Amino acid sequence: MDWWELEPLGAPPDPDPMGGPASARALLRLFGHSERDVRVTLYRDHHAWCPYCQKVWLWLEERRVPYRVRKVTMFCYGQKESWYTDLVRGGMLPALELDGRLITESDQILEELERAFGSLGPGMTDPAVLPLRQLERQLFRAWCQWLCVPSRDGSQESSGRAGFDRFAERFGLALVADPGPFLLGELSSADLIFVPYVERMSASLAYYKGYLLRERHPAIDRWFAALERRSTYLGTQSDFHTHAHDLPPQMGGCHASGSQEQRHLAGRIDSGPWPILGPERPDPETSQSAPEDAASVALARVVKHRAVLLARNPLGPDGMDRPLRCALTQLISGRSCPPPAGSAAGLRYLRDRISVPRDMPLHSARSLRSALERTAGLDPADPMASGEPIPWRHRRDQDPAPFLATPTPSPPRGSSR
Ligand SMILES: N[C@@H](CCC(=O)N[C@@H](CS)C(=O)NCC(=O)O)C(=O)O
Repeated sequence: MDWWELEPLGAPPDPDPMGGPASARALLRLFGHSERDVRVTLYRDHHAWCPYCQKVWLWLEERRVPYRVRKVTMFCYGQKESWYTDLVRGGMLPALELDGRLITESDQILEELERAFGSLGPGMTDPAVLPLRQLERQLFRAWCQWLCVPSRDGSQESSGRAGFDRFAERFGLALVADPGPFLLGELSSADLIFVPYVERMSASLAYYKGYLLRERHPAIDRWFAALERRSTYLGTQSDFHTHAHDLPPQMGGCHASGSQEQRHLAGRIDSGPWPILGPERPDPETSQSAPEDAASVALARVVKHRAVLLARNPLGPDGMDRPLRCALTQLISGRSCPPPAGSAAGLRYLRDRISVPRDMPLHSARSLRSALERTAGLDPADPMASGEPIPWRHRRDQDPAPFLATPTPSPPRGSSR
């Protein structure tokens, strides 16, 4: 299909970006208030990846406090904006302006937000919340110890796993201590404190250790499933592929166990087919089935940014235009469309650089990755060719800068570009 045929099949833009479901692309959230009522500016990363930003972002969404967003580039993706380092020395994220006053440190930010707008359930300094905050840090340290410290022999690998399992078990017990899937009855700040890293644990341990957090800990699975019924969380939720490849530069490396199960799961996370455990077992990435518009949302996102996507692809705009249209034809119509010989590497390059939730939601990314992978497999010359490897010391291949320029204009009808 040509671009002019594809474009109208993309999902229409969100009719209510200021009050509808949370989105990584929204820059102003009003929740029915007027713009004059906005007292808060959240500084967070372009990539929608920073875990400490996710915590504050989720709190604002759950508490429905009107806010603006200003996005900043994290060091590993590109050049940090100088206006931001002028504002925050060192350039760390998140930061938040409340009535013109700048606050850094995510926990401090939440405490100040609670003072200004009221807490979300028991507050950050509530005696029931303080030990849970401590438990979150213990779980975090056990995870780092297992994932990021290289194991010279098998015993270190199994002690890392046992150490992590012990604290995951404690988190599971805390979850069942009160009725309902959340920590202290209704969803509260205590849950939001756990969300960012437990999401990253679930993804990274599947990829690097072959360990399925949700399958092993039913209370954690119930907690995730309850979060996944909230549009707030769904707007901020990433996926296994994104986390598996964004964590190494942030964590200083992630170490694979090398077990058969680990290699199998890593292969499925990278190349599909998805869901990674097949249709018979519960999906360890999400309890939500694909929405009807998953493919058309993905299509709309690619059409919007096609000029930059083509320019940044190793095949270049001329080499990648037709293969990309083939993959999008597969995505939106289900029809196989063999690409020109030699395009598999370019298609897989793009497959590996879809970032969730920055670019699109989890199921849209899955549909697009599947279409790219299936089309690459039809390359008549080399159907197994892989894309350029994903760097693990930095992710400057994901630099947001080129995407921040003006959007691609509509192609004239009949043109194939
Ligand atoms: N203790 C801080 C930690 C913040 C932090 O580590 N932020 C990271 C991102 S997750 C950062 O800004 N790193 C600089 C960069 O990557 O540009 C908090 O809770 O806010």
